[in-house]
Amino acid sequence: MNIKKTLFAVGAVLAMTPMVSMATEFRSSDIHPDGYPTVDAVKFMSERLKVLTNGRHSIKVFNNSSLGNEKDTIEQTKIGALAMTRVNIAPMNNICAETQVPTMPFLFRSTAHMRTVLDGAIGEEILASCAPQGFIGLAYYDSGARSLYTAKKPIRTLADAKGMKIRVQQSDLWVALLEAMGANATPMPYGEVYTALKTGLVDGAENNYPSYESSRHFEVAKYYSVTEHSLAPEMLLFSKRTWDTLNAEDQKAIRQAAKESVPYMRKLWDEREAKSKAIALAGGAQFIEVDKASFQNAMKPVYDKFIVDPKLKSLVKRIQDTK
Ligand code: GTR
Repeated sequence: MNIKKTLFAVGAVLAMTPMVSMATEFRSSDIHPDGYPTVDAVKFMSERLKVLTNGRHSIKVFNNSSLGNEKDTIEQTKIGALAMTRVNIAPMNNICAETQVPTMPFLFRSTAHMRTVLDGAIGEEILASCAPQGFIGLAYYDSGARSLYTAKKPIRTLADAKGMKIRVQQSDLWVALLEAMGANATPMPYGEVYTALKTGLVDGAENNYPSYESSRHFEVAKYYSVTEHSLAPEMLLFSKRTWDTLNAEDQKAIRQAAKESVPYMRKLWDEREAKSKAIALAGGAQFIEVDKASFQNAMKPVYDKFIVDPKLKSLVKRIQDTK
């Protein structure tokens, strides 16, 4: 057989072979420990993905910040070094403007309102808006309500927050939010907060009950003031770089597995909130009722500064109008 004929035969065989993608174990990161609802929900997603792709694809979760803090893993996801990351929406605020909207203080009226908005067209629009920055937004997970907590003195009124050094997430919006409360906002990665509270580098921080408990922050900051100032959700982000190498069928399976993990996560979340409150209380935490309206009324400068673009204004209005 001459060379031409050989090449032709090989080409014909290749053309007849159906495209099979290789089995992949996608790597996903989380800063939380094993057993935290976000970690377990991504493991659930992996099981669903295996079923949907006949075992071809799965996800391995690297938790406990083992691949770095959220800012690092977002960067790794952008360049495709990491396929997926589960982060809070806050570190995306400076990257993708629309993510500022669900972060806004006192925007959602309740958990039910937040879930309705994020499950609908508005939620999808915000997820899709991160694509030009290199991220495929797959889903939101619950993160409950965030409240202030302090080590030495309790915050009972807005005036008590004045001058307090409070750790915030690495987002300009979060800095402004705490400044509007009169506090001295200190951005810092989550993993450094326990020591910062213990050594007095900061006077306090703010988070939901499960994080307050699982990070053991309640041991070093026992005054938990129930401000519930933000219901900012978690996000599940897939690397667009990796995404673009996958076929449509696999992309569909990943989206579906992510969506299916949301109700599972919410169930875990609701259970964990109750459990975390009980653990923190038993560990000496005090839950302090505050005059929420005074905190809410102080938030106008945050809206004036960050909700300027007509697109963001309209998103806020549509969320407020959602029943
Ligand atoms: C938690 C959230 C994390 C991270 C952390 C923080 O509630 O689940 O993704 O954002 O707060 O405050 O850094």
